[in-house]
Amino acid sequence: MTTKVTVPVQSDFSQELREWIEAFDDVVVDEGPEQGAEILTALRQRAREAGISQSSELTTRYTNTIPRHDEVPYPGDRKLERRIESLIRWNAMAMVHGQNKLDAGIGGHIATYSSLATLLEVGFNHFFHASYGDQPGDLVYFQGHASPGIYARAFLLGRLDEQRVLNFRHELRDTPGLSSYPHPWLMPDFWRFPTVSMGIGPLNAIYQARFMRYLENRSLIEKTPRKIWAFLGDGECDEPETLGALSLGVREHLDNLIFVVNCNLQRLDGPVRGNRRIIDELEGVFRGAGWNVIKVIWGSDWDALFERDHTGLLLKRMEECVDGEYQAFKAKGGAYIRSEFFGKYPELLELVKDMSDDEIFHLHRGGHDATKIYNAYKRAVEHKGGPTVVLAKTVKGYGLGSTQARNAAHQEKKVADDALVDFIRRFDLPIPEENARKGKLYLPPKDAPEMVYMQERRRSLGGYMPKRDVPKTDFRAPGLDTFAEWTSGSRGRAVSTTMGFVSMLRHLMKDEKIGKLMVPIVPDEGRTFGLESAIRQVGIYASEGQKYKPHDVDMLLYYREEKDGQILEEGITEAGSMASFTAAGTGYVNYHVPTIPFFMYYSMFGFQRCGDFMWAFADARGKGFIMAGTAGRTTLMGEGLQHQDGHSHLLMSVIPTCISYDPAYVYEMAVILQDGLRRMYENGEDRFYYITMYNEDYAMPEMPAGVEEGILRGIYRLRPAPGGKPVAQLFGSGTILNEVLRAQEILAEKYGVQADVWSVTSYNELRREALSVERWNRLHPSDAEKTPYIVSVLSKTKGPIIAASDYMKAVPDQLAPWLTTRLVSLGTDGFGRSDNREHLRRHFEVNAESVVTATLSKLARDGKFDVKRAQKAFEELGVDTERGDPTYL
Ligand SMILES: Cc1ncc(C[n+]2csc(CCOP(=O)(O)OP(=O)(O)O)c2C)c(N)n1
Ligand SMILES: [Mg+2]
Repeated sequence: MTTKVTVPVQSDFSQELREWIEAFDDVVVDEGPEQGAEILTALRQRAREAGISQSSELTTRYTNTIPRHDEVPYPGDRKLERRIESLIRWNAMAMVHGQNKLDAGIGGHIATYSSLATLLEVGFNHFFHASYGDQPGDLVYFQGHASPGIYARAFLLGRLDEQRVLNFRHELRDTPGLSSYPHPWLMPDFWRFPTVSMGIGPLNAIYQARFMRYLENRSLIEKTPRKIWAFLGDGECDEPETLGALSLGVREHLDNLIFVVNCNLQRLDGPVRGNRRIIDELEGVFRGAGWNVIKVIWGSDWDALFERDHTGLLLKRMEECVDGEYQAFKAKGGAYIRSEFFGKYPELLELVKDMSDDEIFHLHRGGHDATKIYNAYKRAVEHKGGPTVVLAKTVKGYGLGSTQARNAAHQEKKVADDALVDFIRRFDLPIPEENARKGKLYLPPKDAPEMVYMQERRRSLGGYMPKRDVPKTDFRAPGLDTFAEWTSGSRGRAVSTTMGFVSMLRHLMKDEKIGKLMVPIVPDEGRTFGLESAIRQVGIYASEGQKYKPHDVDMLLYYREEKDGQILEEGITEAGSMASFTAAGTGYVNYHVPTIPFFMYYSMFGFQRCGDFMWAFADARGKGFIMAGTAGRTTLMGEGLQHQDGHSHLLMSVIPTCISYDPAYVYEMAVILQDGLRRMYENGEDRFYYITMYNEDYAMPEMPAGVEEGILRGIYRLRPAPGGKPVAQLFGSGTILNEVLRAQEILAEKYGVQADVWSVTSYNELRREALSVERWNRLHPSDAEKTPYIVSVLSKTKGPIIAASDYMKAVPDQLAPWLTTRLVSLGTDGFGRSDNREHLRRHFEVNAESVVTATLSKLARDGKFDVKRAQKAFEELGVDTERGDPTYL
């Protein structure tokens, strides 16, 4: 079929201009649109050479990107596929509807899936590979709140039985239920990617696609045609995370990445862009970022109208309408569309004069037309050199009668009985009216042609999806002897825990067996952590290698970029780095390669910045190490309020699978790292580690004998009272342990007070253990009481406990239920300041002097020390008793 240029040349053009345009039209008509495009490209190039600057247009006309004459026919059996889709629609709706009838307010969504169904079905039947031979298949991020449709499909395939489906949103019953949204934590055999928090899926998908390339370029996985598909909402595109990393896809030539935006023009409250057109806006954004954009706006039945329209008015009318109007058209019916849309121009009314209102109403949008979608996906899959976005126009609540395209559609959970009956008629389902009214699930017999077809399609694409399977691993963690260099101390040399960590990481990366699995990730902070030597050792990953000669190439530690570089230097994006951490931390399940990510960042810019991604990481059963550098409110000097972190341990404590440590010494860190590798990768525990690292240099002692268990459980006695008979216990963590050790000396030498010093590596873990023991005791009142670890290690100790760290008082306070009135917490509550450590520690009252005076004060209150002497100590040690509380300064 030839292309037609139907729009007449603008009448006020000059004769010369008209001739140019007519010549161009001739080329397009005679030789095709590709030739037309080539002329334009050549002209643009020529203009550039002539120094003519012109802003290029980022949006195209409001029609499908793929013209009808370029389409291939649909390869599937549309009749059967239509039937399958209708069955899924029905069961998804019945599931949500039924559950809300049974349990009012339990929730669920029906309008989103109803807009998405065809977009997914074309994928499930023709594109989503569950495997490529013995290699894992495509990775699909589903719109989270479209989950009912995914469940309904799995139900038809026999993957979920009726009982399970009837337990939608009833996860805490006697029989297994279905989680509201995609949560691998809750359904580990089914869901892979948590997506329902808007923006998380798209950003993770982009970095997933990049990580796949990283693994390929590093020869850790085979190259396959595997794709990352991300389905997202048009409303979701308002999240900065959704669109924030688009340029990465282009920079990295990620032609393994396909976004499908379900442009149903609505979000939760109402239209996404009532006064504009979201598809135009998104086209501009994606095209501007360099993505291949495929618009799927109109269904096949519009093609006939376009062909008959020789006035160009149809397109003109389309481009006049805004989304608020398009929404109303689908909410208000055929007569309304005739009068309000076509009625504006008599020529358009004429165009549809032979169509009934009903036919007009059912003129499809592209996102409900399998042929259009198939062609878009085919092009997306075949596109080379960069990522593709399919912008598909759909109708929210499609087919749901009076709910369709209404602002309230998003939250619609129940459907009127009559609407249920209408639905089965409309979609021609063999469900008795009585069952329809009751919203009963419907499962055709196994040998029904549509059921056989559905199974066959999945078989030919390598199996069911979504599916999550974790292979057995033969991973062996290195023993602690591998870390001997670090457990034996620094022999007097002053080093920081950060330096200690980096040297351990470098050592691990050299390991013959597991070295290649290490994935260091850093958001433009490598130098801060002393990574230069690691950069030289393994290189920074750069998919295009290093196209330039670095200025420092003559230096030993030059900035080395390599196609198979190991370090992911992400630039200044904590969210992007977190997404890389997520991809690498789930490599064990998505690629069957147990990559071990080490995400190093400024601890202040961690959870505080991207907590929701961390939550999703835990949900995804992510593993790995978050190494939070420049930790502490007083150890990072000079940087002040926005940089000094005194609370990240509290924030990380909220994630159930996060094990957090605040080590003071490199040997503690070695023990923790070794155990982490063992637990996560050898034992297969779905945990991840949060470890704070400091940048203060001091001599690292040799590991004392027998402390490993204490390090891992959270506390061990580091230095008993020098003169014996301790009357107080001092707890120290991180760098503040040094202050505590100094306090022990001052107490003994100046005040004759003997105190033990304990290194507390994890208040969070101690609390968790104590809580779980308490719970057991509570549930078993007739059994002998068990003792929490913290209580048992302190059982023979005497006197008050003074706990100091570079974190807020609430961190040690977590142990208050077990330490009761013995506990005095010192911490860094309040905003940070720019100053050096000495002044910062004095300001926050966590220096040795503050620990000493706090000990004496508490002993005095307990009647164990002379009150006047205690008061005098404040003056002697320069601790101001009358200044304001630093928490509020
Ligand atoms: C970060 C975040 N904020 C808010 C929500 C609540 N929410 C769930 S769905 C939704 C509307 C989604 O609209 P859209 O992305 O257009 O998807 P549609 O249902 O229209 O396909 C909102 C606000 C959420 N899930 N995540
Ligand atoms: Mg939407």
